[in-house]
Amino acid sequence: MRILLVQSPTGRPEAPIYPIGLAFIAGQLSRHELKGLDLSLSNDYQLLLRDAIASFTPEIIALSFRNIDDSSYPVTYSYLKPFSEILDVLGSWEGIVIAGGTGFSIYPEIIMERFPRIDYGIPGEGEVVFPELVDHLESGTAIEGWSGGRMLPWKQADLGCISTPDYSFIDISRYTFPDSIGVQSRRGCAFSCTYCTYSFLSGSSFRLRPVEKVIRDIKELDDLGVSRFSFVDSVFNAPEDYFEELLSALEESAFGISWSAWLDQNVTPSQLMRMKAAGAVKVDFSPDAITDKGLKRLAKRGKTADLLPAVKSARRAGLQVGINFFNGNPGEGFWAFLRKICFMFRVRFTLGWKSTFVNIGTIRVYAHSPLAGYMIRKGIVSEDCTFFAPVFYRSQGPGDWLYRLFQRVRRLKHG
Ligand code: B12
Ligand code: SF4
Repeated sequence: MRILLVQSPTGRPEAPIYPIGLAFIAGQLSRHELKGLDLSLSNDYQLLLRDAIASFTPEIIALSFRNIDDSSYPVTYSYLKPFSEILDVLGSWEGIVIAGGTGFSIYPEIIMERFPRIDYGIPGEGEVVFPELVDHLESGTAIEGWSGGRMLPWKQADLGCISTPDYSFIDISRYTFPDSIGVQSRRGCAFSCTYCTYSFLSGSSFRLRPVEKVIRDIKELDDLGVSRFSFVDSVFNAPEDYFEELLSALEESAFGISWSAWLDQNVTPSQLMRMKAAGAVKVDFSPDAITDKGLKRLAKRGKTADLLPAVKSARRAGLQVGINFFNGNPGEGFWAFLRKICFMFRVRFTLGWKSTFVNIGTIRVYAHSPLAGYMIRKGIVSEDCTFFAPVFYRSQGPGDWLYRLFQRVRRLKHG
């Protein structure tokens, strides 16, 4: 069948993110005629979609909806309007529209109800169910666990069996920002931080891809002329034995591609040195809280005292470092916010202003996260709150005022 794989638009200029979810799906559909289209790269996305339909004449459009909103507080941008605008374009088209992606998967029922033009919705990973649905549409084959209707069942992929992503389904040369192109070595997360949706989306254990397949992906990127990618994994250094195995394979391959990854602070100086030698240029830590009480209330691993040594070791290894906090965490208020600001200036002054970045966000609470359940139980939001419209777990009073001021200055500086 002729399938147009479409990444939904952002509706505003943003650093481009290569649609790796669609690349994984494209990898499973090699016997079909495929075309990729990333509408987030253009302001004129409605026209671009019309043109692609006219020239490619697809029978199916697979629509990947990645984000509901940008999860920023106090000013939140919603991606729903550009998404609805492309569904308007599809209103007059007669083919089949199938939707999926992370933005879709957290709220599949709401989105299906709001957008009747979507013929079928596939929540969760697409590698198994999407090809099953295409076979069904082509030849009427039955789909296990589905008895009809617009919503398909949620099925996890066996990462040892599925094909590698097809990075060439779309022109990759347009993704030139440092973290634009992703490589995935694992899915899911065995930790259970209270605000996080990762275990809901992809499982509460680390599901590992065979190392040789990950290396094959990087080889493909190398062949395509890519100079930098980012591991999109939840925690790159966990589980530790897999981390070490992957590091050894990266060291042996000596590709010459630079990369970045998200790490837990539980990483040793020698592991950081090995990462650097294997091509890493940047690591990100996500301690989120700055007090032990805050860490505990977010169910984060480790202690506050682990952070600075890890950051210093990473800088000593020659890596750029990003550190991500949230403001107004459970158990943290005004003083914790000031500590985060002090930490930011301290590390940036002492470890390198241009190589040490600190981001302070606010928790955008998503449905299915433990924090969403907590907020309902505590009466902070009503029992029927869906968390589809953005809800933030945030500080009140001076902590909130100071944070708003901080964000306003940031916006003026960075636009
Ligand atoms: C890595 C990552 C980033 C990296 C991306 C780097 C890169 N080069 O890719 C960075 C840090 C840049 C980033 C930025 C942002 N991110 Co982010 N990110 C992730 C993360 C951890 C992994 C995404 C990923 O690459 N997965 C690997 C691929 C293979 O999986 P996938 O995309 O989910 O695709 C699968 C399925 O969704 C499905 N699928 C996908 N498309 C389609 C289409 C069809 C038709 C079908 C049937 C199925 C299907 O099948 C695919 C294969 O199994 C997710 C969390 C998570 N666990 O998913 C958050 C996540 C996607 N990000 C999120 C957010 C909010 C953002 C930002 C808006 C944050 C911000 N304030 O800037 C930006 C948006 C950037 C943008 N323009 O899209 C949210 C989205 C929440 C929501 N429901 O709306 C998530 C879910 C995290 C969370 N908070 O819960 N992100
Ligand atoms: S925040 Fe990170 S470590 Fe915690 S559960 Fe989510 S992915 Fe895992």
